[in-house]
Amino acid sequence: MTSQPQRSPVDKFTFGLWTVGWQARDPFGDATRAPIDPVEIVTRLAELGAYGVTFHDDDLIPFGSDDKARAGHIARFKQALERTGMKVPMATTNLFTHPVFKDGAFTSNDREVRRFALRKVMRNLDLAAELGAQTYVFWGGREGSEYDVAKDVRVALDRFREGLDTLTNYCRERSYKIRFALEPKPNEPRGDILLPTIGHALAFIDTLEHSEMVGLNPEVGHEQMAGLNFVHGIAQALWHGKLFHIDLNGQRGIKYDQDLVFGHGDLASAFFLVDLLETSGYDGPRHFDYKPSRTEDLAGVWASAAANMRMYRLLRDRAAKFRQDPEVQAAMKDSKLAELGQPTLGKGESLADLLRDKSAYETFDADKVAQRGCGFVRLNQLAMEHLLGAR
Ligand code: GLT
Ligand code: MN
Ligand code: MN
Repeated sequence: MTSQPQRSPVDKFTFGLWTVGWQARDPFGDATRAPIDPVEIVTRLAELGAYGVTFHDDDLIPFGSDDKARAGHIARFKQALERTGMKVPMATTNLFTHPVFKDGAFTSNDREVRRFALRKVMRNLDLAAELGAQTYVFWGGREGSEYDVAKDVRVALDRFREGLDTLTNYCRERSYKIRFALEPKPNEPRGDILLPTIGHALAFIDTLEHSEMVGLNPEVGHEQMAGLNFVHGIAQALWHGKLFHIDLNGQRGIKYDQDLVFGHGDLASAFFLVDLLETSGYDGPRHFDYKPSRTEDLAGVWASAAANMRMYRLLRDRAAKFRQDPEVQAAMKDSKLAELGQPTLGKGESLADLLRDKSAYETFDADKVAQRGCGFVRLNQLAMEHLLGAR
């Protein structure tokens, strides 16, 4: 690692307490690392140049803590934030670890569990608001089923909507300046999770009472687990004005959720993702939701945290050089990228005008136009050469 730790708040690099704090327990093996105190996490990430941290209620305040213990955990955390200048732009709720959530939280068949889940979120929303978080994430990892017979999905979506409507109203009543961000995932830990992709979630958001308060927190690996193009997904989320937050990490194809370092999965996709984020006007946090691999010791944990930020900066640098390269600009022109920005109908052109335009149909020579090459491979090669540092 050659990165020079540099505190650069403009980068807005953030990490969940649960990321570097992961003890590397998996379904087949025990923890390989000791727990890390949240205060230590805040301190080390600040030293590495991060902008802030994010947390689940239970990351900070162990489940079942009494009020006194809770206050103590919060006070220590706040002191660490003040001492380091680290921010908390996002918070979320753990609605998946405790066995009570085995059939979901907002969509558990058991009504008592659903009511408990709402109260658990409300309690942590109060803390999120107090710490100045602007985004509250909902990852519904347990909302789903293993068996189609076990849950009526249409009714479960009614309950999901009821839960989110209740919580947006809670924020409005308390005047919290918080927006919600739903995080899709196709499966794991449930066999099938509700709202499995960006597209499903976007359609669902439209049905909410305060849909303007609800957007997305897409994660690189989660879309790639479904075989989907993450760059396309983010572009569409931006197009809908719904990219409220983002979870950056790495994934190698359709398999279990790997949560690798950003760029350690599909590197070409990461390059185009950074290019998109940096040119789109997205100004939210660049949040790394990764897990230091189970093979790593404590030194490896901090090295991997730094690697995420280094990868982002390197890709940002390469993407900017790619955009500035005159040969790339010429290749883009040849490939008619700008022409796509031109409306298909002329200004003020009516349907009748289009029907009257013989060049659009009657005299249009489809065979001749079909002979035009698009030049996309050349353009992609230029991108790959920039990514490799060959230009
Ligand atoms: C969990 C999950 C992540 C979510 C987190 C938010 S927790 O680790 O794998 O993708 O972003 O609840
Ligand atoms: Mn993940
Ligand atoms: Mn995530």
